[in-house]
Amino acid sequence: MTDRQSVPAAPETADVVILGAGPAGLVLGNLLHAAGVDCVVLERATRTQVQTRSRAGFLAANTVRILDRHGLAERLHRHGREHGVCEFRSEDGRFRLDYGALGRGERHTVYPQHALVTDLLAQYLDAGGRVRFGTEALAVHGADGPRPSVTVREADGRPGSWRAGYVAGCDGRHGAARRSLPPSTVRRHHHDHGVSWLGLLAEAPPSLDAVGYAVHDRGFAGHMARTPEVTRYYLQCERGSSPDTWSEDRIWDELALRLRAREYGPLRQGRIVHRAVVDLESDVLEPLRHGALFLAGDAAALISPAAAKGANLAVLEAELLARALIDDLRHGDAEGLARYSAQCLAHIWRAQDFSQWMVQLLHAAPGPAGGSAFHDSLRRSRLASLRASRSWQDWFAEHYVGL
Ligand code: RFL
Repeated sequence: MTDRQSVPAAPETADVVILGAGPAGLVLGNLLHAAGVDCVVLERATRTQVQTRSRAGFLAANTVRILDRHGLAERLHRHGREHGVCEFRSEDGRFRLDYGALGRGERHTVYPQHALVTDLLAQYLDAGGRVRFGTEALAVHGADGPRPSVTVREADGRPGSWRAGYVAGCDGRHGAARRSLPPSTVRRHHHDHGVSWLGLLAEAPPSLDAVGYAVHDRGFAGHMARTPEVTRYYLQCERGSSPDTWSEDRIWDELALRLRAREYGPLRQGRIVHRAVVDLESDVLEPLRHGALFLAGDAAALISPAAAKGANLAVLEAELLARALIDDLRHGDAEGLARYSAQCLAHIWRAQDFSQWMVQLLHAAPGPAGGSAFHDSLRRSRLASLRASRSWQDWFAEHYVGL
Protein backbone atom coordinates (compact mmCIF):
# COMPACT_ATOMS: atom_id res chain seq x y z
CA MET A 1 0.00 0.00 0.00
CA THR A 2 1.68 3.17 -1.13
CA ASP A 3 -1.28 5.53 -0.80
CA ARG A 4 -0.69 7.43 2.47
CA GLN A 5 -4.48 7.92 2.88
CA SER A 6 -5.02 4.19 3.30
CA VAL A 7 -2.41 3.75 6.04
CA PRO A 8 -4.39 3.43 9.27
CA ALA A 9 -3.57 6.02 11.94
CA ALA A 10 -1.56 4.74 14.92
CA PRO A 11 -3.82 3.72 17.79
CA GLU A 12 -4.51 6.27 20.51
CA THR A 13 -4.06 5.10 24.07
CA ALA A 14 -5.64 5.32 27.53
CA ASP A 15 -5.35 3.14 30.60
CA VAL A 16 -9.13 2.73 30.61
CA VAL A 17 -11.30 3.18 27.53
CA ILE A 18 -14.94 3.71 28.50
CA LEU A 19 -17.58 3.02 25.86
CA GLY A 20 -20.72 5.18 26.25
CA ALA A 21 -21.53 8.48 27.95
CA GLY A 22 -24.67 7.44 29.81
CA PRO A 23 -24.97 7.39 33.62
CA ALA A 24 -22.68 4.34 33.90
CA GLY A 25 -19.90 5.65 31.65
CA LEU A 26 -19.95 9.17 33.06
CA VAL A 27 -19.95 8.18 36.73
CA LEU A 28 -17.05 5.83 35.97
CA GLY A 29 -15.23 8.55 34.00
CA ASN A 30 -15.64 11.10 36.79
CA LEU A 31 -14.38 8.73 39.48
CA LEU A 32 -11.40 7.46 37.49
CA HIS A 33 -10.36 10.93 36.38
CA ALA A 34 -10.64 12.29 39.94
CA ALA A 35 -8.32 9.48 41.08
CA GLY A 36 -5.76 10.37 38.42
CA VAL A 37 -6.44 7.35 36.19
CA ASP A 38 -5.86 8.06 32.50
CA CYS A 39 -9.21 7.39 30.79
CA VAL A 40 -11.30 8.42 27.80
CA VAL A 41 -15.03 8.16 27.08
CA LEU A 42 -15.99 7.22 23.51
CA GLU A 43 -19.59 8.20 22.70
CA ARG A 44 -21.42 7.47 19.46
CA ALA A 45 -23.91 10.35 19.79
CA THR A 46 -23.36 14.11 19.85
CA ARG A 47 -23.23 16.01 23.13
CA THR A 48 -26.67 17.53 22.43
CA GLN A 49 -28.20 14.11 21.76
CA VAL A 50 -26.77 12.71 24.98
CA GLN A 51 -28.02 15.67 27.02
CA THR A 52 -31.57 15.59 25.67
CA ARG A 53 -32.34 11.85 25.80
CA SER A 54 -35.40 11.52 28.01
CA ARG A 55 -35.46 8.39 30.11
CA ALA A 56 -35.32 7.77 33.85
CA GLY A 57 -36.43 10.10 36.57
CA PHE A 58 -36.54 8.26 39.88
CA LEU A 59 -33.22 7.99 41.67
CA ALA A 60 -32.85 5.67 44.64
CA ALA A 61 -31.50 6.92 47.97
CA ASN A 62 -28.37 4.83 47.47
CA THR A 63 -27.75 6.42 44.06
CA VAL A 64 -27.87 9.88 45.64
CA ARG A 65 -25.49 8.71 48.40
CA ILE A 66 -23.01 7.49 45.77
CA LEU A 67 -23.22 10.75 43.83
CA ASP A 68 -22.84 12.71 47.09
CA ARG A 69 -19.81 10.70 48.10
CA HIS A 70 -18.01 11.88 44.98
CA GLY A 71 -19.28 15.46 44.89
CA LEU A 72 -21.50 14.79 41.86
CA ALA A 73 -24.92 15.69 43.28
CA GLU A 74 -24.82 19.44 43.80
CA ARG A 75 -27.32 20.39 41.06
CA LEU A 76 -29.43 17.34 41.79
CA HIS A 77 -29.94 18.58 45.35
CA ARG A 78 -30.73 22.07 44.09
CA HIS A 79 -33.23 21.07 41.39
CA GLY A 80 -34.40 17.53 42.27
CA ARG A 81 -37.35 16.86 44.55
CA GLU A 82 -37.68 14.20 47.19
CA HIS A 83 -40.58 11.85 46.69
CA GLY A 84 -42.03 9.19 48.95
CA VAL A 85 -45.66 8.36 48.14
CA CYS A 86 -47.33 6.11 45.61
CA GLU A 87 -50.99 5.48 44.96
CA PHE A 88 -52.58 2.34 43.54
CA ARG A 89 -55.95 2.49 41.77
CA SER A 90 -57.94 -0.53 40.70
CA GLU A 91 -61.44 -1.98 40.52
CA ASP A 92 -61.19 -2.40 44.30
CA GLY A 93 -60.68 1.31 45.02
CA ARG A 94 -57.49 3.22 45.72
CA PHE A 95 -54.88 3.32 48.45
CA ARG A 96 -51.71 5.26 49.10
CA LEU A 97 -48.42 4.01 50.48
CA ASP A 98 -46.20 6.54 52.20
CA TYR A 99 -43.20 4.40 51.29
CA GLY A 100 -40.77 7.06 52.51
CA ALA A 101 -41.99 6.28 56.04
CA LEU A 102 -41.99 2.50 55.58
CA GLY A 103 -39.21 -0.09 55.22
CA ARG A 104 -35.88 1.67 55.67
CA GLY A 105 -37.51 5.09 55.53
CA GLU A 106 -35.84 5.98 52.23
CA ARG A 107 -37.23 8.24 49.53
CA HIS A 108 -36.61 8.75 45.82
CA THR A 109 -35.18 11.91 44.34
CA VAL A 110 -37.01 12.90 41.18
CA TYR A 111 -34.45 14.29 38.75
CA PRO A 112 -34.57 13.67 34.99
CA GLN A 113 -31.83 11.39 33.68
CA HIS A 114 -30.85 13.85 30.94
CA ALA A 115 -30.23 16.51 33.63
CA LEU A 116 -28.05 14.06 35.57
CA VAL A 117 -26.12 13.18 32.42
CA THR A 118 -25.69 16.90 31.66
CA ASP A 119 -24.28 17.49 35.17
CA LEU A 120 -21.95 14.48 35.05
CA LEU A 121 -20.63 15.51 31.66
CA ALA A 122 -20.06 19.12 32.71
CA GLN A 123 -18.18 18.06 35.83
CA TYR A 124 -16.04 15.56 33.93
CA LEU A 125 -15.14 18.03 31.17
CA ASP A 126 -14.54 20.91 33.62
CA ALA A 127 -12.09 18.68 35.49
CA GLY A 128 -10.22 18.04 32.24
CA GLY A 129 -11.75 14.64 31.40
CA ARG A 130 -11.56 13.37 27.80
CA VAL A 131 -14.70 12.55 25.77
CA ARG A 132 -14.89 11.83 22.06
CA PHE A 133 -18.42 12.51 20.82
CA GLY A 134 -19.59 11.12 17.49
CA THR A 135 -17.16 8.23 17.89
CA GLU A 136 -18.78 4.84 17.51
CA ALA A 137 -17.03 1.84 19.00
CA LEU A 138 -17.20 -1.01 16.49
CA ALA A 139 -15.60 -3.87 18.40
CA VAL A 140 -13.37 -4.75 21.34
CA HIS A 141 -10.43 -6.98 20.37
CA GLY A 142 -7.99 -9.03 22.39
CA ALA A 143 -9.80 -8.66 25.73
CA ASP A 144 -8.10 -11.86 26.88
CA GLY A 145 -4.64 -10.50 26.15
CA PRO A 146 -2.47 -7.93 27.93
CA ARG A 147 -3.36 -4.95 25.72
CA PRO A 148 -6.92 -4.96 24.34
CA SER A 149 -8.00 -2.56 21.63
CA VAL A 150 -11.17 -0.93 20.42
CA THR A 151 -11.82 -0.19 16.78
CA VAL A 152 -13.95 2.89 16.15
CA ARG A 153 -15.58 4.98 13.45
CA GLU A 154 -14.58 8.59 14.08
CA ALA A 155 -17.01 11.53 13.82
CA ASP A 156 -15.75 12.23 10.28
CA GLY A 157 -16.33 8.61 9.23
CA ARG A 158 -12.66 7.56 9.27
CA PRO A 159 -11.65 4.35 11.03
CA GLY A 160 -9.59 4.62 14.18
CA SER A 161 -8.50 2.54 17.15
CA TRP A 162 -7.61 2.77 20.82
CA ARG A 163 -5.30 0.63 22.92
CA ALA A 164 -6.10 0.26 26.59
CA GLY A 165 -5.26 -1.58 29.76
CA TYR A 166 -8.95 -2.08 30.43
CA VAL A 167 -12.18 -1.49 28.49
CA ALA A 168 -15.42 -0.59 30.30
CA GLY A 169 -18.48 -1.49 28.24
CA CYS A 170 -21.06 1.12 29.34
CA ASP A 171 -22.63 1.40 25.89
CA GLY A 172 -26.06 -0.06 26.62
CA ARG A 173 -27.86 -3.09 25.31
CA HIS A 174 -27.04 -2.55 21.62
CA GLY A 175 -23.44 -1.49 22.14
CA ALA A 176 -20.13 -2.83 20.88
CA ALA A 177 -19.15 -4.36 24.24
CA ARG A 178 -22.00 -6.88 24.15
CA ARG A 179 -21.35 -7.64 20.50
CA SER A 180 -17.68 -8.38 21.22
CA LEU A 181 -18.27 -11.00 23.93
CA PRO A 182 -17.08 -14.51 23.12
CA PRO A 183 -20.32 -16.50 22.66
CA SER A 184 -18.75 -19.60 24.19
CA THR A 185 -18.14 -17.98 27.60
CA VAL A 186 -21.11 -15.65 28.06
CA ARG A 187 -24.59 -16.66 29.18
CA ARG A 188 -27.53 -14.39 28.45
CA HIS A 189 -30.62 -14.90 30.61
CA HIS A 190 -33.46 -13.23 28.76
CA HIS A 191 -37.07 -12.75 29.77
CA ASP A 192 -39.80 -11.08 27.73
CA HIS A 193 -42.56 -9.94 30.09
CA GLY A 194 -44.98 -10.01 27.13
CA VAL A 195 -46.19 -6.51 27.90
CA SER A 196 -45.61 -3.20 26.09
CA TRP A 197 -45.99 0.37 27.31
CA LEU A 198 -46.56 3.56 25.41
CA GLY A 199 -44.23 5.93 27.30
CA LEU A 200 -45.31 9.56 27.14
CA LEU A 201 -43.95 12.89 28.27
CA ALA A 202 -46.60 15.56 28.67
CA GLU A 203 -45.96 19.27 29.00
CA ALA A 204 -48.32 19.34 31.95
CA PRO A 205 -47.93 19.63 35.72
CA PRO A 206 -48.40 16.41 37.70
CA SER A 207 -52.01 15.45 38.32
CA LEU A 208 -51.41 13.85 41.70
CA ASP A 209 -48.84 14.26 44.43
CA ALA A 210 -47.82 10.62 44.18
CA VAL A 211 -46.61 8.07 41.69
CA GLY A 212 -49.87 6.69 40.30
CA TYR A 213 -50.26 3.03 39.32
CA ALA A 214 -53.63 2.16 37.80
CA VAL A 215 -54.62 -1.42 37.19
CA HIS A 216 -57.54 -1.60 34.78
CA ASP A 217 -59.08 -4.28 32.59
CA ARG A 218 -58.14 -2.12 29.59
CA GLY A 219 -54.52 -2.30 30.73
CA PHE A 220 -52.07 -0.58 33.07
CA ALA A 221 -51.67 3.21 33.27
CA GLY A 222 -48.96 5.06 35.19
CA HIS A 223 -48.34 8.63 36.31
CA MET A 224 -44.92 9.91 37.40
CA ALA A 225 -43.96 13.49 38.10
CA ARG A 226 -40.76 14.64 36.35
CA THR A 227 -40.66 18.40 36.97
CA PRO A 228 -43.37 20.91 37.97
CA GLU A 229 -44.00 21.42 34.22
CA VAL A 230 -43.50 17.90 32.81
CA THR A 231 -45.17 14.61 33.71
CA ARG A 232 -44.43 11.09 32.50
CA TYR A 233 -47.38 8.83 31.74
CA TYR A 234 -47.45 5.22 30.64
CA LEU A 235 -50.25 3.31 28.90
CA GLN A 236 -50.05 -0.42 28.39
CA CYS A 237 -50.55 -1.01 24.68
CA GLU A 238 -50.67 -3.81 22.15
CA ARG A 239 -47.29 -5.36 21.33
CA GLY A 240 -46.12 -3.98 17.98
CA SER A 241 -48.41 -0.95 18.01
CA SER A 242 -47.03 2.28 16.58
CA PRO A 243 -46.93 5.31 18.90
CA ASP A 244 -48.33 7.43 16.06
CA THR A 245 -51.65 5.57 16.03
CA TRP A 246 -52.41 7.30 19.35
CA SER A 247 -53.90 10.76 18.84
CA GLU A 248 -53.54 13.19 21.74
CA ASP A 249 -57.32 12.96 22.40
CA ARG A 250 -57.16 9.17 22.50
CA ILE A 251 -54.20 9.29 24.89
CA TRP A 252 -55.91 11.64 27.36
CA ASP A 253 -59.24 9.75 27.14
CA GLU A 254 -57.51 6.45 27.81
CA LEU A 255 -55.40 7.85 30.68
CA ALA A 256 -58.50 9.38 32.27
CA LEU A 257 -60.40 6.12 31.98
CA ARG A 258 -57.67 3.86 33.37
CA LEU A 259 -56.62 6.30 36.11
CA ARG A 260 -60.32 6.63 36.98
CA ALA A 261 -60.19 10.41 36.76
CA ARG A 262 -63.98 10.69 37.10
CA GLU A 263 -63.81 9.20 40.61
CA TYR A 264 -60.46 10.50 41.82
CA GLY A 265 -59.93 13.84 40.12
CA PRO A 266 -59.21 15.14 36.61
CA LEU A 267 -55.86 14.94 34.84
CA ARG A 268 -54.02 18.16 34.05
CA GLN A 269 -53.54 17.93 30.33
CA GLY A 270 -50.85 19.37 28.08
CA ARG A 271 -49.05 18.78 24.81
CA ILE A 272 -47.49 15.33 24.40
CA VAL A 273 -43.86 16.15 23.64
CA HIS A 274 -42.41 12.65 23.48
CA ARG A 275 -43.82 9.20 22.86
CA ALA A 276 -42.24 5.79 22.38
CA VAL A 277 -43.33 2.18 22.74
CA VAL A 278 -41.23 0.09 25.13
CA ASP A 279 -41.47 -3.70 25.21
CA LEU A 280 -40.92 -4.82 28.79
CA GLU A 281 -37.91 -7.11 28.65
CA SER A 282 -35.18 -8.11 31.06
CA ASP A 283 -31.87 -9.79 30.55
CA VAL A 284 -28.72 -10.49 32.51
CA LEU A 285 -25.31 -11.35 31.07
CA GLU A 286 -23.05 -13.63 33.06
CA PRO A 287 -20.23 -13.07 33.81
CA LEU A 288 -19.70 -9.30 33.60
CA ARG A 289 -15.96 -9.64 33.11
CA HIS A 290 -14.20 -11.09 30.07
CA GLY A 291 -10.48 -10.63 30.60
CA ALA A 292 -9.87 -6.90 30.43
CA LEU A 293 -13.43 -6.08 29.31
CA PHE A 294 -15.98 -5.20 32.02
CA LEU A 295 -19.71 -4.55 31.51
CA ALA A 296 -21.74 -2.01 33.49
CA GLY A 297 -25.24 -0.51 33.29
CA ASP A 298 -27.62 -1.63 30.54
CA ALA A 299 -24.72 -3.38 28.81
CA ALA A 300 -24.54 -5.71 31.82
CA ALA A 301 -28.25 -6.20 32.39
CA LEU A 302 -31.41 -4.79 30.97
CA ILE A 303 -34.24 -4.35 33.43
CA SER A 304 -37.86 -3.58 32.64
CA PRO A 305 -38.74 0.02 33.57
CA ALA A 306 -41.58 -1.23 35.83
CA ALA A 307 -39.49 -0.73 38.96
CA ALA A 308 -37.25 2.17 37.84
CA LYS A 309 -33.98 0.38 38.59
CA GLY A 310 -31.87 0.66 35.41
CA ALA A 311 -30.14 4.00 35.95
CA ASN A 312 -29.71 3.21 39.64
CA LEU A 313 -27.96 -0.07 38.91
CA ALA A 314 -25.79 1.73 36.34
CA VAL A 315 -24.53 4.19 38.98
CA LEU A 316 -23.96 1.48 41.59
CA GLU A 317 -21.98 -0.71 39.17
CA ALA A 318 -19.95 2.26 37.92
CA GLU A 319 -18.83 3.02 41.48
CA LEU A 320 -17.88 -0.63 42.12
CA LEU A 321 -15.95 -0.79 38.85
CA ALA A 322 -14.20 2.52 39.49
CA ARG A 323 -13.05 1.39 42.93
CA ALA A 324 -11.78 -1.90 41.55
CA LEU A 325 -9.93 -0.27 38.63
CA ILE A 326 -8.37 2.36 40.90
CA ASP A 327 -7.22 -0.33 43.35
CA ASP A 328 -5.64 -2.25 40.51
CA LEU A 329 -4.10 0.60 38.53
CA ARG A 330 -2.97 2.76 41.46
CA HIS A 331 -2.23 0.17 44.13
CA GLY A 332 -1.67 -3.07 42.23
CA ASP A 333 -4.55 -4.76 44.05
CA ALA A 334 -6.65 -6.82 41.58
CA GLU A 335 -8.99 -8.26 44.22
CA GLY A 336 -11.86 -5.86 43.42
CA LEU A 337 -11.70 -6.65 39.72
CA ALA A 338 -11.90 -10.36 40.49
CA ARG A 339 -14.99 -9.78 42.67
CA TYR A 340 -16.72 -7.25 40.39
CA SER A 341 -18.92 -9.59 38.38
CA ALA A 342 -20.30 -11.59 41.31
CA GLN A 343 -20.83 -8.46 43.39
CA CYS A 344 -22.86 -6.74 40.66
CA LEU A 345 -24.83 -9.84 39.75
CA ALA A 346 -26.11 -10.13 43.33
CA HIS A 347 -27.56 -6.59 43.08
CA ILE A 348 -28.84 -7.15 39.55
CA TRP A 349 -30.79 -10.32 40.40
CA ARG A 350 -32.42 -8.69 43.43
CA ALA A 351 -33.52 -5.79 41.25
CA GLN A 352 -34.74 -8.19 38.54
CA ASP A 353 -36.78 -10.07 41.12
CA PHE A 354 -38.52 -6.93 42.33
CA SER A 355 -39.09 -5.66 38.82
CA GLN A 356 -40.71 -8.99 37.88
CA TRP A 357 -42.92 -8.72 40.97
CA MET A 358 -44.01 -5.22 39.92
CA VAL A 359 -44.79 -6.34 36.37
CA GLN A 360 -47.05 -9.06 37.78
CA LEU A 361 -48.69 -6.64 40.21
CA LEU A 362 -49.56 -4.13 37.50
CA HIS A 363 -50.66 -6.27 34.55
CA ALA A 364 -52.99 -9.08 33.74
CA ALA A 365 -50.94 -12.07 32.60
CA PRO A 366 -50.29 -11.73 28.87
CA GLY A 367 -52.07 -14.14 26.59
CA PRO A 368 -54.31 -14.30 23.57
CA ALA A 369 -57.39 -13.42 25.59
CA GLY A 370 -55.62 -10.74 27.65
CA GLY A 371 -54.66 -13.12 30.44
CA SER A 372 -56.49 -15.65 32.52
CA ALA A 373 -59.04 -15.15 35.27
CA PHE A 374 -56.75 -17.15 37.57
CA HIS A 375 -53.83 -14.74 37.11
CA ASP A 376 -56.11 -11.77 37.37
CA SER A 377 -57.43 -12.97 40.71
CA LEU A 378 -53.88 -13.52 41.95
CA ARG A 379 -53.02 -9.97 40.95
CA ARG A 380 -56.04 -8.60 42.83
CA SER A 381 -55.16 -10.62 45.88
CA ARG A 382 -51.55 -9.35 45.77
CA LEU A 383 -52.78 -5.77 45.65
CA ALA A 384 -55.14 -6.47 48.56
CA SER A 385 -52.25 -7.86 50.63
CA LEU A 386 -50.17 -4.78 49.88
CA ARG A 387 -53.06 -2.61 50.95
CA ALA A 388 -53.68 -4.44 54.21
CA SER A 389 -50.41 -5.83 55.49
CA ARG A 390 -47.77 -3.66 57.18
CA SER A 391 -45.08 -6.27 56.64
CA TRP A 392 -45.86 -6.39 52.91
CA GLN A 393 -45.68 -2.60 52.84
CA ASP A 394 -42.28 -2.55 54.56
CA TRP A 395 -40.99 -5.16 52.13
CA PHE A 396 -42.35 -3.17 49.20
CA ALA A 397 -40.81 0.10 50.41
CA GLU A 398 -37.41 -1.48 51.00
CA HIS A 399 -37.25 -2.94 47.51
CA TYR A 400 -39.00 -0.09 45.70
CA VAL A 401 -36.46 2.56 46.77
CA GLY A 402 -33.60 0.29 47.70
CA LEU A 403 -30.74 -1.24 45.81
P1 RFL B 1 -27.34 4.43 28.42
O1 RFL B 1 -27.99 5.53 29.18
O2 RFL B 1 -28.13 3.74 27.36
O3 RFL B 1 -26.01 5.02 27.78
C1 RFL B 1 -25.27 4.27 26.85
C2 RFL B 1 -24.50 5.26 25.98
O4 RFL B 1 -23.69 4.51 25.08
C3 RFL B 1 -23.76 5.10 23.79
N1 RFL B 1 -23.44 4.06 22.80
C4 RFL B 1 -22.24 3.98 22.19
N2 RFL B 1 -21.15 4.76 22.27
C5 RFL B 1 -20.07 4.40 21.53
N3 RFL B 1 -20.05 3.31 20.70
C6 RFL B 1 -21.15 2.50 20.60
N4 RFL B 1 -21.14 1.43 19.81
C7 RFL B 1 -22.30 2.82 21.37
N5 RFL B 1 -23.52 2.26 21.51
C8 RFL B 1 -24.19 3.02 22.39
C9 RFL B 1 -25.19 5.61 23.70
O5 RFL B 1 -25.32 6.64 22.72
C10 RFL B 1 -25.42 6.12 25.13
O6 RFL B 1 -25.06 7.47 25.26
O7 RFL B 1 -26.77 3.28 29.37
P2 RFL B 1 -26.33 3.27 30.92
O8 RFL B 1 -25.29 4.32 31.16
O9 RFL B 1 -26.03 1.88 31.21
O10 RFL B 1 -27.62 3.76 31.75
C11 RFL B 1 -28.77 2.94 31.81
C12 RFL B 1 -30.02 3.81 31.91
O11 RFL B 1 -30.01 4.75 30.85
C13 RFL B 1 -31.31 2.98 31.88
O12 RFL B 1 -31.14 1.81 32.63
C14 RFL B 1 -32.51 3.76 32.47
O13 RFL B 1 -32.86 4.83 31.64
C15 RFL B 1 -33.70 2.83 32.68
N6 RFL B 1 -34.91 3.57 33.11
C16 RFL B 1 -35.04 3.99 34.41
N7 RFL B 1 -34.08 3.71 35.32
C17 RFL B 1 -34.18 4.18 36.60
O14 RFL B 1 -33.28 3.90 37.42
N8 RFL B 1 -35.24 4.95 37.01
C18 RFL B 1 -36.26 5.28 36.15
O15 RFL B 1 -37.18 6.01 36.53
C19 RFL B 1 -36.19 4.77 34.79
N9 RFL B 1 -37.15 5.05 33.89
C20 RFL B 1 -35.91 3.88 32.17
C21 RFL B 1 -37.03 4.62 32.59
C22 RFL B 1 -35.80 3.45 30.84
C23 RFL B 1 -36.81 3.75 29.94
N10 RFL B 1 -36.69 3.29 28.60
C24 RFL B 1 -36.25 4.18 27.58
C25 RFL B 1 -36.64 1.91 28.40
C26 RFL B 1 -38.04 4.93 31.69
C27 RFL B 1 -37.95 4.48 30.36
C28 RFL B 1 -39.05 4.81 29.39
